[in-house]
Amino acid sequence: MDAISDNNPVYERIRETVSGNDVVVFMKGTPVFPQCGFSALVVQVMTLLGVQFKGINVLEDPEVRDGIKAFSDWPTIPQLYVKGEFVGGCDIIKEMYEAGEIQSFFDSKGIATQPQAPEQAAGQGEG
Ligand SMILES: N[C@@H](CCC(=O)N[C@@H](CS)C(=O)NCC(=O)O)C(=O)O
Repeated sequence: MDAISDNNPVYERIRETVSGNDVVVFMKGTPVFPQCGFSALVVQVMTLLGVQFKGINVLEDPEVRDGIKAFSDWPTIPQLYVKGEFVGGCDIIKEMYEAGEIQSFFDSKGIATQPQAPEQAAGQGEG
């Protein structure tokens, strides 16, 4: 980030958001109604882990949609921030989840998780 873009007003808003919330997902749509499959997947992982997060709908704010890409130096949405640090997009979160690493990642950051039981996660109980 160069000195000029560092002064971009949207960066200040982004900084406030990621420093004021432990877990933030910049996404398309809302956590309840994601409007893109990539964003939906990240929401799904957070939900499976029971991680509380703030969703920022970039579709409502073109400045944030563009600004977050430059701020993170990452070309796409969704973007996960934990404790003010960029973690990754959909593919990275999916890989961490599939590798069984994401729970220990949140533990290491001091973020509370409440993982669902596999049958809840799959949406199919025995009864
Ligand atoms: N491979 C990406 C998938 C996400 C992606 O390709 N996002 C696209 C389509 S939703 C995007 O943000 N395009 C730029 C834009 O829509 O502003 C990841 O791991 O997150």
